Amino acid sequence: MTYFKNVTNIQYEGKGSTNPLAFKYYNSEELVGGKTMEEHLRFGVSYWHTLTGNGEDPFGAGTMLRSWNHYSEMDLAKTRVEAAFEFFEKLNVPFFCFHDIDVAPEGKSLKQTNENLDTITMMIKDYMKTSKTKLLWNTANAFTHPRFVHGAATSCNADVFAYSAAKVKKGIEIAKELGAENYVFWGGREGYETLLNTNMNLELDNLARFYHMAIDYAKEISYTGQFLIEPKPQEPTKHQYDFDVATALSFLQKYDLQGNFKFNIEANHATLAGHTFEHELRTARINGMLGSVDANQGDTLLGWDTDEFPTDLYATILAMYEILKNDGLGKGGLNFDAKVRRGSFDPEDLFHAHIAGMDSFAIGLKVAYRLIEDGVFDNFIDERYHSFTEGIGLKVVEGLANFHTLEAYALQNNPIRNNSGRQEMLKAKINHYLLDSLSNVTV
Ligand code: XUL
Ligand code: CO
Repeated sequence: MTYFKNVTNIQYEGKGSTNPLAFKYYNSEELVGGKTMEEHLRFGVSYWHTLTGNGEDPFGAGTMLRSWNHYSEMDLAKTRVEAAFEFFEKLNVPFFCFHDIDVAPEGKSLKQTNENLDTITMMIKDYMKTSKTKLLWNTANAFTHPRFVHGAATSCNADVFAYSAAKVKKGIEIAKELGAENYVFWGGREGYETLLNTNMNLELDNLARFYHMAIDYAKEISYTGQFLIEPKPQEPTKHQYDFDVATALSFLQKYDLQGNFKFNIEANHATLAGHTFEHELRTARINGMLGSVDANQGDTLLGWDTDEFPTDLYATILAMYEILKNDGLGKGGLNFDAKVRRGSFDPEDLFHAHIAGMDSFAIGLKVAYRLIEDGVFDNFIDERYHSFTEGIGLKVVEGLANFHTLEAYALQNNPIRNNSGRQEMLKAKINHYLLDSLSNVTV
C-alpha cells in the first residue's frame, strides 16, 4: 500500500531547480567543515503533527486529507506506522519523535493501553530494522486525558502522580526497546492557574521526586539515552513551572538534578517566554545544557504556540550559530515540532513543509559556519571586551581586585570612554553573508 502516491523520493536538485518537491539547499551528503549536512542537522519528523494531527482547531473540525482517515483504533495506529515509514523514506530523514498516544490509542485500562503500545512498539521496531530512520526521542503524553486536568507529576491528586509515573516508566522502557537517543519531559500541565488553590512548594518538590524516580528507573533498566526537559512559559496552564531555560535550570540545580538532564529548546516556546530562540539556545549552551531542538517558529502577531515550520532565515542562522558553537547537538537533533496550516490539507503539503524547514536550516548551517570561520562576531566581541584582558579589568577577572582597589582606580580614571556597540553594522554583516555565501562561496 502506498500512502503518498503523488510523491517520489525527494532529491537534492540544487538552487537552480524549479521542482517544488526537491531540496534546493539541503544536500544530506554535502560536507560542511568535515561533517555532512545530515550529521550536522539530524532532522526529525514529529509523529503527532505529521501522522496524527488532523488540522482540528478550537473553532473547527479536522481538515487533513489522509489516506488513513477511514481507519480507527488499532487499525488506524498500524496504518499510520506504515505511512510514517513511507514518509520518512521519501523524505530521507534520519530521525522521528513521538508521544505514546500519537502511536497507539489508549485502551479501557492502563494495562490495555500498555498492550496497545507493546503491539505498535514491536511494529515500529520491525520497520526500523530496514529503515535508516531512528528514534530521536519519545515521551509520554500526560496532558490530554481529563485525568490530567490538574497536572501529572504536579497534580494535587496522588493517584494521578502514580498513573503518570506508570506512563513514564513505560515510556522509558519503549525508549530502551527502540534505541531512542533521548527521552523528553515536556511539562504538559505541570504548572498552575491560580495560587488560591495551589501548594506550589509541594508541587515543585513532587516534580523533583518524579524526576529522581525516572533517573533511578532508567539506571535500573540500563537505558542510557539523554533525558531532556523542554521549557515552555505558558499554555496549557497560565504559569508553567519550566518557564524557560533559566527557570528550569535553577529548578534542576535546587533539586540536585542538573547532571542528569539537558534541554530540548523549542523556538516557539522561546518567543512565548519573551526571548529569542537564540537567547534560549545560548543560555543552555553556556551552561553545558544544550541537548536538542524543537525546530519551528511562532507568529509575532499571535500570542500562542502556532508551531509553524521554520522558514525565517535569520532565526535559522542564529540557531545554527549556537549549535555549531556547541560543537553540535550530540545525541540531540532538529525535530520539526511543526504543523502544516489547517488550509494546507493535501498529503503533499507535509513534504513541502519539511522541505521548506530543511532547506531553511541548511542555509542557516552554511551561513553560520562561515560567520564563525571568519570570526565575524567573535573578533568584534573580543575587541569589545578587551578591557578585561589587561590592567584593572584583568585584575577583576583574576580575582585580584576588590572594592578598595576599584575605588582607587575609579577616582583617578577620568573621563571614562566607551566604544560603539555597532549593532547595525553587525546585522548588515549577516545580510551580506546570507546573500553572498549562498551565491558564490562553497564551504
Ligand atoms: C508542546 C510541545 C510538545 C513537546 C513534546 O508545546 O512542544 O509537543 O514537544 O511533548
Ligand atoms: Co515541542
